[in-house]
Amino acid sequence: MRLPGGATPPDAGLGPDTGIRGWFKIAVAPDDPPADRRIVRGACPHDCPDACSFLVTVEGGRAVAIRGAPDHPPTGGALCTKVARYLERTYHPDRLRHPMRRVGPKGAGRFAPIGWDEALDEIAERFRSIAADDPRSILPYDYCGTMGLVQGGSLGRRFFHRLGASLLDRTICATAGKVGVGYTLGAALGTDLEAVSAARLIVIWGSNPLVSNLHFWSRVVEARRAGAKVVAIDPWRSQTAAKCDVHIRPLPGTDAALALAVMHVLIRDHLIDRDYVERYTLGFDDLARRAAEFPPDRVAAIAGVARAEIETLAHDYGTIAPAMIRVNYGLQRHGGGGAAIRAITCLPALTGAWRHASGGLLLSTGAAYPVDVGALERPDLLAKGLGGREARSINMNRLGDALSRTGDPPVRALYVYDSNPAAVAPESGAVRKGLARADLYTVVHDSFATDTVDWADIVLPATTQLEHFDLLKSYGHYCLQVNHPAIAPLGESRCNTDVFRALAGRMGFDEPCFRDSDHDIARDALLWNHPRLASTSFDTLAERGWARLDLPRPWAPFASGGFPTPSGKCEFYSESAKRDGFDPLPAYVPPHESVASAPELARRYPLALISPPARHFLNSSFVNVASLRAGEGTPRIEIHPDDARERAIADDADVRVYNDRGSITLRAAVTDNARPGVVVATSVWWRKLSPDGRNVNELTSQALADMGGGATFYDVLVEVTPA
Ligand SMILES: Nc1nc2c(c(=O)[nH]1)N[C@H]1C(S)=C(S)[C@@H](COP(=O)(O)OP(=O)(O)OC[C@H]3O[C@@H](n4cnc5c(=O)[nH]c(N)nc54)[C@H](O)[C@@H]3O)O[C@H]1N2
Ligand SMILES: Nc1nc2c(c(=O)[nH]1)N[C@H]1C(S)=C(S)[C@@H](COP(=O)(O)OP(=O)(O)OC[C@H]3O[C@@H](n4cnc5c(=O)[nH]c(N)nc54)[C@H](O)[C@@H]3O)O[C@H]1N2
Ligand SMILES: [Mo]
Repeated sequence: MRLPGGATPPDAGLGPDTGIRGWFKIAVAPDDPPADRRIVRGACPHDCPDACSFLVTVEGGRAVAIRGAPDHPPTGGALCTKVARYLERTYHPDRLRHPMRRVGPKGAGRFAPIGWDEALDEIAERFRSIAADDPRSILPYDYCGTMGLVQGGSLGRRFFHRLGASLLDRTICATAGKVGVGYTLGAALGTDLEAVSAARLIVIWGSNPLVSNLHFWSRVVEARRAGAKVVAIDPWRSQTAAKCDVHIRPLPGTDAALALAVMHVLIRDHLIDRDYVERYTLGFDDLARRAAEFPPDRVAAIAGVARAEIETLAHDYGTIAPAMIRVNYGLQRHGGGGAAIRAITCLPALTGAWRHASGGLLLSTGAAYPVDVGALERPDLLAKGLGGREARSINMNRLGDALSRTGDPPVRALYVYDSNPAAVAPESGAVRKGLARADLYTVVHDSFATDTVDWADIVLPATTQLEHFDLLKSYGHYCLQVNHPAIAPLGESRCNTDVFRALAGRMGFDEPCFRDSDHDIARDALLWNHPRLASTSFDTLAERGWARLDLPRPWAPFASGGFPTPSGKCEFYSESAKRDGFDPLPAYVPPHESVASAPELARRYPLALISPPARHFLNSSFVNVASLRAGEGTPRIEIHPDDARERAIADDADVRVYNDRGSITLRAAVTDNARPGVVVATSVWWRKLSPDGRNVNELTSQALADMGGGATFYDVLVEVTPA
């Protein structure tokens, strides 16, 4: 295939024989553009539902501008604050440019440059010698630094499978909700972003889209302009909640009870869609009995809200159509997070809100894409690597415990890429203790010297999205995208796939899949015969840059049932949940740590701490971009005036925030944006860019959610005192 444009693109880590020119010249304004200007189509790789399409202007091999693609419907020409500054990140003076070897003590971050050959030889030798004893002593640690199908979960998975390494359970973000939504709906499918602006009621439940899902928020604004009512359910007055018509502020981790009370009122007041319930749901009578146990009075006490708020919410939800619920991950980072998502996802089937394309519910659209996970990750290679041993999985939320040397076999080598666990993993104290082990061999592949890099034995420099090829899906809309490299890799940086190709060669892995180019991987990543790809081919996708899945426009996924559950119905009663040891009906599972569920702990640590995403950061990415860090100011903790007064805490004073796991110093912001009993510290700061060299994960816990082994970042009790 040949795109309009001509000359040869830079060799940007595409692997051998790519044969594709992913860039083109466009007709530009008549102000005599430089002859070598070209526009390259890319896609944002960050862990965000929006998965934006962007256009990079390149002059003389240097990226000089980036903007949102106007032709990609979800992006609509607009980028978020962070990715609008992607060039600052790409050309940051602190970019890692060479492989390095540790020269100081662990954790000091002192390194000397070495060549790629030396670095790769050493890693392969160490891996070989550890694997000779037991390959499960090697642990990969990666998450969503890039969401790309090629750079994210392809060659790295193949490599560690073939090696027989420990499997990583990637549970840090979405698994509790994924399991919960799975029991009810069957899979993560939901309201079409392109239909949201025609909703009449939008309930934003445990989500702050103005910060973390901007292109959803712009649809909410359109809907509101057209008269929609917008409700936020969030303990915190987030930037989003502050702009909604109604803000209900439950105590953290009590959302399942709230959802059950809404069901109670809907059923009591005959606000349900009988026809939809009869045709397309399973277990209504059982559900009605369960909901009867959650009258608004009882739930008002559990959730710390007014009874009238629950009644009004239920009446709005039962009488306004189309009604859509945007439920997100904020409310699942709790002991009962899976149960909360399961309960909330029952609501649109009760009222028949799924009948409307602009109604229903959106958690994630991730299951819509026909991805060939087997081809990408090659789990079949594991048996070969294990050589008769039993596979071992390690939950990534328990990294601290996993590195404690108590495992059988203990973890002796850690290979980190696409993640910054020293900053983002819970209970940093335990993680740090593990990383400090003299007998742990740690490799970190990143574009920057993150908190995790400081603990590495070998550091490898990574490309950014402007420097490599990828294929992307989304968890907030229904478009596929291709990212073409705009510029050559900076310094000696290499993309993930290149590094794993090279390591596989040195390990003597001779399976042909380790010689796949990035385009080969992308071609194999999707099931091209699937009806949702009927009008798309790899070549047309690569040329145009994006393609919507073949779905009606807009799409109402469950307008006439068709739930991908065992029964084909929305399962209020779930036999699968029962088989997995859960309540077959939606239930309220209280937080691990709360005044009600852990009264003794709460006497010492009476405040619930939540640490949701900061506007200018993407998890811990972008924290080192000065202009974005300036946007956040200094790490703060928001505390209600009553809670502050009781503790003699003044606005803008430094405070100590602590529990049995650790202690950090933050700047107090005394504000009723925090509700009484709940403190809020937006995240995730780099430890070493925080005034006291620590961040909020010093306080969070390795305890897991009820479902999917999920994280419990927002299920934390603390005390706050003047510093
Ligand atoms: N700017 C920015 N965008 C991001 C990210 C980022 O770090 N920065 N992170 C990305 C990632 S990885 C993810 S997973 C998504 C997350 O996306 P969301 O899940 O939408 O996360 P938030 O935007 O933090 O919204 C969570 C909201 O839930 C609230 N919350 C906390 N606990 C509870 C509770 O128990 N009940 C209720 N009802 N609300 C609660 C918080 O106060 C917060 O306002 O965002 C992605 N987008
Ligand atoms: N307290 C608290 N902690 C949290 C959360 C919270 O809300 N509160 N949120 C949690 C959530 S939802 C998530 S998803 C996790 C996220 O945790 P992570 O997935 O670790 O996300 P990031 O912190 O953004 O770190 C990603 C790293 O990958 C690197 N990277 C990017 N692209 C590439 C690439 O192509 N190759 C390589 N080798 N590296 C690359 C980036 O430079 C960055 O350092 O954090 C969790 N931690
Ligand atoms: Mo996440």
